[in-house]
Amino acid sequence: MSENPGKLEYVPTTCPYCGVGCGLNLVVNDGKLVGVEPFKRTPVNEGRLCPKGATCWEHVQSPDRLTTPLIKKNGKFEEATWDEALDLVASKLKETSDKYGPRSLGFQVSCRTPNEDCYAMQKFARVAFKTNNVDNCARICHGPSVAGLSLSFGSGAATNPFEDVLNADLIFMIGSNAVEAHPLAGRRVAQAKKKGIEIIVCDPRYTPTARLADTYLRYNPSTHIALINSMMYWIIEENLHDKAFIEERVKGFDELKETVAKYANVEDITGVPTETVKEIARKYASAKNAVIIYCLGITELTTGTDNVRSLGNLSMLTGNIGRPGVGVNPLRGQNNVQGACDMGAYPNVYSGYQKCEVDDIRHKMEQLWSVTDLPEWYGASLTEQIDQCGDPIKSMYILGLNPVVTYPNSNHVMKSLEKLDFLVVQDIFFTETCQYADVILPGTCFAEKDGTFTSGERRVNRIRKAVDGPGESMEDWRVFVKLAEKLNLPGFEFETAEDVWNDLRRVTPSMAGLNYERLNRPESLHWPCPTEEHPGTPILHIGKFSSADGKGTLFGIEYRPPAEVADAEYPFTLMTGRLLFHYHSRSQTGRAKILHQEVPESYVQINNEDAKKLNIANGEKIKLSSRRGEVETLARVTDEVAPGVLMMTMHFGTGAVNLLTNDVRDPMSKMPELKHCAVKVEKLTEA
Ligand SMILES: Nc1nc2c(c(=O)[nH]1)N[C@H]1C(S)=C(S)[C@@H](COP(=O)(O)OP(=O)(O)OC[C@H]3O[C@@H](n4cnc5c(=O)[nH]c(N)nc54)[C@H](O)[C@@H]3O)O[C@H]1N2
Ligand SMILES: Nc1nc2c(c(=O)[nH]1)N[C@H]1C(S)=C(S)[C@@H](COP(=O)(O)OP(=O)(O)OC[C@H]3O[C@@H](n4cnc5c(=O)[nH]c(N)nc54)[C@H](O)[C@@H]3O)O[C@H]1N2
Ligand code: SF4
Ligand SMILES: [Mo]
Repeated sequence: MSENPGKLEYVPTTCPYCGVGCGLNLVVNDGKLVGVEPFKRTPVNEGRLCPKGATCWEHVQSPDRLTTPLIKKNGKFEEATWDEALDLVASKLKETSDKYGPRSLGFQVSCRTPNEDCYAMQKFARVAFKTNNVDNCARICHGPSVAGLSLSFGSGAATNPFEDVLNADLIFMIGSNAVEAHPLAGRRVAQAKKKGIEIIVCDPRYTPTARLADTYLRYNPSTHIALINSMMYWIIEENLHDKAFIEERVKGFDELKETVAKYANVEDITGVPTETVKEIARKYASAKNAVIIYCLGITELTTGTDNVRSLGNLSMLTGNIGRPGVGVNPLRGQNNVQGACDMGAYPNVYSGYQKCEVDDIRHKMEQLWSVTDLPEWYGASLTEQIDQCGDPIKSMYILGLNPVVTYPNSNHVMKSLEKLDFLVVQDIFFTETCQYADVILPGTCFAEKDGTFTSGERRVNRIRKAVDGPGESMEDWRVFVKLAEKLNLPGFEFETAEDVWNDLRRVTPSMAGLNYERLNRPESLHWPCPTEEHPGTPILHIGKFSSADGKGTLFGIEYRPPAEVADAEYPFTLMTGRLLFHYHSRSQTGRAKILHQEVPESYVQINNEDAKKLNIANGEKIKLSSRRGEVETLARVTDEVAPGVLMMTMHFGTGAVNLLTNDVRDPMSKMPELKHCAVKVEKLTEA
């Protein structure tokens, strides 16, 4: 019984799910969470939450939480003390590094954990083992945005805040289903519609977001470059490009013009009639202020970086960048995917995108961290590390990621993890990946620790401890402090999350001005923010681009098809994605009762005509197979996908879509082709 049944405490914090970064209050009674209410003073969500945010407290108190370190002995996990577990982890990692060198270790950093955890982990990897084999799951999410927008504009981040769409005259959305995946950013689009702002949605699938559109454009999956090149061809042809902006602020126009000259008519590739392309091109180019919103339909392909650069081209060609109401905005996925990248959990940069290969920067970091010989080489990316399991990677450390369900080609992932000598998994639940671990460490979750999440609009939001973690669980950053103690490393004398953050500020000029006191305000601040007097930077590229010469770059980009296209043996194109009620591998949303009840099982969307041809009824169990694996799942018959196209969500460990997906990578950003592969469909039972 509660000692204080009537006394409720409200702890303001940030939602742990998507990159919108909604503010909410955790409601606490007698040391236990009893609910959530939206935090009305946060400008991001103005007192509203989506179904995931509203239930985000439920999993925290699940009896399934990891409560103590576990060590695998003779194939079985046994409870251990922190001292035993950390001694084992420290000694195994050290042994691997001494015997095989810095490329024999792999560090995989979460985008779910706060900045402080991400910063501590990458610092630990670099300081302890002189390795740059550090990466985070942006690699399989918005890695192409970081790469592509950096090449186009000089900075890999979203250019304008979410609410700024209300200053636009036209919103061009492509490969984003914001209504389900970023509901409170989707709300801004719905508000814009009410205001009379025109909305164009391009997606191969008719989504809940497409329902908001004034113009919905269906195109063939993965043909964006052809579509956008064609739009640019007609913009130039009809003299709608912004000559003054191009002259003053960008380079590469001639190359772009020459390339797009080949794309007047792209109906054969995209399935979109030329007149329709012309019409949307005219609309986008003649709007006074037009903003582009995009997401994984653009990035999760082997052409991901080129797709992103194509959108950069489109915005600069028409001068739609660098002021309110315009811009190019990737909706960043995870609660802290922006932050994990900003913290330097990346194989070639320290925090604030300071490049490891630049001697001056590396020497500065050596000085600030009191170490020598930091590596300058480009480390292995997330899925490259999976390919390298066994050789040269012998030991791996995974923080808050579930690769067995979420990385492409699950059979390959499972086989690879088996080749490791030693695997540490630090999570809050026993996931599908934990099975492959030698040591499992219990972290505390967002409700049990202080820190910061950086949202998709570069806003650094505070999270605050509301309750104690279960059992022996420990803040993730503190685990690295303890490991550093075991290895006698300098620079980990942190007692609080704020100490970790202040160490980050000390080494990161673009975030030096963001002290906790300033971040405590509900509206917080957007980086870059170099000094404590600086007001933060909600809109990038005003007046000049962030590149070294201040100019934006237009690129001539040719269309390439995806790596694996449908053929006689595997005649369907499989797309993958999300639905409103679940989050990734469901370790959290699967433990919120209402969310689980909404959609308890894996399914695939299949077009009516295809279902009829194959004699498949709605709700029937069917088998999908690709060159990499097979799954059984339920058919959902619909006209939301075109004939020949299937769509499956990524949320289910049973009937897992990644048994089918292709692990081939975009050469520039190393993004695997999670959103396009060829499959066949088989009926399981004769009707
Ligand atoms: N409910 C919920 N919300 C989430 C998440 C979640 O798991 N659940 N995850 C978060 C994360 S990490 C991210 S990155 C975002 C992702 O957010 P989104 O990218 O918006 O979500 P997806 O459903 O993965 O993909 C978006 C759309 O891309 C389309 N698409 C467009 N063009 C193409 C194409 O050429 N090929 C293919 N194959 N598809 C195309 C698909 O039809 C789909 O509707 O969502 C975040 N929010
Ligand atoms: N086919 C296909 N595959 C995809 C995608 C797709 O669209 N299609 N999308 C991709 C994208 S965009 C992404 S971002 C990835 C996501 O891939 P993952 O990040 O691997 O997915 P999650 O299920 O969110 O895994 C996060 C883990 O962190 C744990 N966790 C949460 N909070 C904490 C914490 O505070 N501390 C610790 N230690 N652990 C914590 C959770 O329990 C969970 O096990 O999936 C990718 N995979
Ligand atoms: S929109 Fe995203 S951040 Fe906001 S409540 Fe929903 S899941 Fe959480
Ligand atoms: Mo993501």
